[in-house]
Amino acid sequence: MKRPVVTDSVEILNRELAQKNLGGHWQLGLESYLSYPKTTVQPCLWKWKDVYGSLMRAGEVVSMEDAERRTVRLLNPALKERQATTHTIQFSFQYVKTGERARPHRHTAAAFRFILKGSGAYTTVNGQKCVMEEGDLILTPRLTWHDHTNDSGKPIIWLDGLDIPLVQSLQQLAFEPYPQEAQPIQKISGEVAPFYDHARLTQAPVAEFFHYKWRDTDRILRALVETVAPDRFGGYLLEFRNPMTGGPTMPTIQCALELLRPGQETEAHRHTSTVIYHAFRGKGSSFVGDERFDWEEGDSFVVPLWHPHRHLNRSSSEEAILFSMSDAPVLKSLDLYRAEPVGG
Ligand code: GTQ
Repeated sequence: MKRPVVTDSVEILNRELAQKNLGGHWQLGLESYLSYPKTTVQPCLWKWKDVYGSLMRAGEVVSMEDAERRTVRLLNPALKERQATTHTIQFSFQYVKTGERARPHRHTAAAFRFILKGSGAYTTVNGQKCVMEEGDLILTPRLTWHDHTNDSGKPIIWLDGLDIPLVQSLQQLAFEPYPQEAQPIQKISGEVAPFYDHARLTQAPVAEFFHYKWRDTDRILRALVETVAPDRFGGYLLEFRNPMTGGPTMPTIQCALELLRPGQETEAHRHTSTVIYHAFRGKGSSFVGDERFDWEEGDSFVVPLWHPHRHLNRSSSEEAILFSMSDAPVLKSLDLYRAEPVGG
C-alpha cells in the first residue's frame, strides 16, 4: 500500500480539524511571531476647520432631541469597520447651543470633556454640578450619571474622549437612561478639592472628584515651566492624576498636557500605548512614524502604538500646548506597557 505524502496528510488533517471547529498551531502565519507589536491604526491628522465646519452644519440640521448628543467623531481611515479614532480610544467634538440640554444617562464606557470654546454651560456628574471654563477637564467615569445643560447665553464646544472602542471589543458596552428628565444637583464641583494631596489619603477620602479647573491646571503648568527641567519626550508634561489614588485619570484613560516653549523640540520615543493629541494652544509639527503633521490650534492627530514620535513648537514667540488622551493605564495594568527612546 502506498503511503500518502506528508503534506497531503497535513492538508487532510487541516480539513478534518476545520469540520470539528479546531485548528493547529502549524496553521498560523509567521506574522504572529513579530518581535514588536503591530497595529492597524494609522497616523492621521484632522484639521480644526473641517471639524468646526461640520459641527456648525450639524448645528443647523441635527437637533438634540433627535440625536441626544450633537457630536462629530474622528474616524481613523484604517478602521472603517470599527468607526473609531483608534482601536481603544475615541475623540468626538460636541456642540451645544444655548438653551439646549442633553438628557441624563450613564454607560459602561468611561468619558471626559475637555472644554475648547465657550463657558458657563455645565455638566452634572452624579449630582455634582461642574460649570465649564475653557481648558477645564470634566470626568464622567464608568457608570456615572451625566447630563449637559447650556443656559450660558452662548454656544459651547468641547472635546469628548471615550474608551468606547476598548469597551466594545470586550463586548461590555451598555447604556442606561436616567429615570427622570434631570438629575437633582447635590453639590457644586468647586467644593471638592482638586488634585492629588497625599495627606488626604490618611484622612477621610475626598468626595467623588470629577472636575480639574483650568485655573488650577494653568497655575501648575506655570510652576512647572519655572521650576523643573522639561521631560525629554513630553516637554513640560502634566498628567491629570486621580486625586483619590494618585493613579491614572481613570482606569483606562490617561489625560495629560504637554507644553512646549517657543522653538522647543522633544526627542523621539515609542511606546505600546496609543495616544490622541489635540492642539489646545499654539502651532507646531509632530513627526509620527513616516508622517509629518503640521498642526495649529484645534487640530487633532493620532500616534498609533509603537510609532516613533516627537514634537516641535514652530513658533518663535508663542507657547504650544498639546492636550492628550492615552490608553496607557490599560497596557500598564496588563503588564503590556513598554517604551523606549528612538534614534540619537
Ligand atoms: O456627552 O454624554 O461623544 O454619552 C458619546 C457618548 C458623548 C455624552 C459622546 C456620550 C456623550
